Amino acid sequence: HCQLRQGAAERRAETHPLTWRLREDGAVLGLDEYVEKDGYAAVREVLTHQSPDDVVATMKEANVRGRGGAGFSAGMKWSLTMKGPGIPRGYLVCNADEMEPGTFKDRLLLEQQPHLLIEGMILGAYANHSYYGYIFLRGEYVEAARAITRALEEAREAGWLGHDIAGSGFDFDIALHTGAGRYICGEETALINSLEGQRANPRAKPPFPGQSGAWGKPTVVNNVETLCNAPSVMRHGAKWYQALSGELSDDGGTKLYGISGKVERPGLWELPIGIPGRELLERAGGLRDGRALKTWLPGGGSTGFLLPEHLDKPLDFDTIGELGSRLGTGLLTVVNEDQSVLALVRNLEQFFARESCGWCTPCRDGLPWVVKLLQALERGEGRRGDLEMLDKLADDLGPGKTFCAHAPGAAMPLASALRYFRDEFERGVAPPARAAQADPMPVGG
Ligand code: L3W
Repeated sequence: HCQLRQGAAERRAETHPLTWRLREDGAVLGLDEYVEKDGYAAVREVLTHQSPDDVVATMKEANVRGRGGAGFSAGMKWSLTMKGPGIPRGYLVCNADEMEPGTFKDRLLLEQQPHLLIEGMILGAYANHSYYGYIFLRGEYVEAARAITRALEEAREAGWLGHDIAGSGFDFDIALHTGAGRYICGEETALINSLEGQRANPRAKPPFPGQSGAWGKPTVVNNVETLCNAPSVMRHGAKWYQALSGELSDDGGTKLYGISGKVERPGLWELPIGIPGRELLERAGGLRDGRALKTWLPGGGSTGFLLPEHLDKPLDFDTIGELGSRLGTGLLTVVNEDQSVLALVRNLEQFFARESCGWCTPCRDGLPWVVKLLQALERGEGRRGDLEMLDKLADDLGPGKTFCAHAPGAAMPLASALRYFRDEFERGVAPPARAAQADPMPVGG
């Protein structure tokens, strides 16, 4: 599924900042080719001619919103990092633990264009006064690990990493850290604990990592795609970046959108942020086997189901949020009329229950309970009151009741499925037992 469905002819430097350099054959872009195509030009220019505060201001103005799912302004995050005289320099961490169900966008960038990420990290580190960087990579992404390792060596040899980068006096280097297959490590504070060699339990916020993160130092955690936007923003300016999405959205730039599920051609596209879901569906050749669309998830398992009637809404953070869902990672999961939403939700909740770190009670105890109830409904053995209990559990798992976003994320598909496909759940409730239903005085032998 990790295939860009746009040929080189469609991808241009002015409109496709993330993917225009990618090779047609999908092979990794080496340093020479990257540099030939304007690579590291932003680093050279920024480190020698601009201050860290200039970078923050430009990123803020461009309105690059966090591409991991939360959509928090990257420029705002960078402006909130503790920095300055007397404050120790900390870390810039790239969250490359891409484990969101149905999500395979960062993988494309990591496997095929690691230098873009490295360049984005150098800019991020400069803006945040970070002295060291980590790429926290999903363990299963072995090809990406190979590509990044090679790219880090190339960048070091060429002087883009290490001491006095591009003669600017700025020092920064990056280490690759591979995860061991836990979804919760993608939560920024769990990631930091994991990096420190501790159990990956999320930490309470505040303090936000920008104040006190890895080893107590100011730490910035950004998603791969977010960081990959920084070079073009700094090279061509905030206004150019904003104009990429034009009238479609107030969010700036492009987005790596994708589709998987029951479509003809699953894949990835780089498109202006704010395009409607219908455009993606059309690009994917529509539904497979001529079946009808039943529902879709806009951006991974931790987002809420939407309906066919929502297909013309802009796929941006605010609009999808107003519909009661979340843009999440922006990779759609398409569900057709033959599929059971109940079974789909049960599958997702099993995943979330297994991946819970177990620290907070609603998450540790609530998710397995949800799974039990859903399994009973699937077998047609649900009991009266189960749906109301699921409603309550979805609420108890919701925002503000746990340390991190894991349980609220898990509650999204559950709550939205109960809202839109309640009949499927109701059908799983067993009819009242015969004895209770029948005449209490059985007649005859
Ligand atoms: C400083 C403040 N910083 C917020 C920062 C915060 C974090 C970011 C967003 O992620 C998403 C969810 C799922 N001072 C701040 C501040 N920040 N207020 O902004 O924070 P928040 O709390 O809105 O969300 P979050 O917990 O970081 C939740 C998604 O993550 N998710 C899974 C994602 C998976 C992938 C993948 O596989 N590639 O991304 C699971 O829940 O969509 O929207 O940095 O520190 N006052």
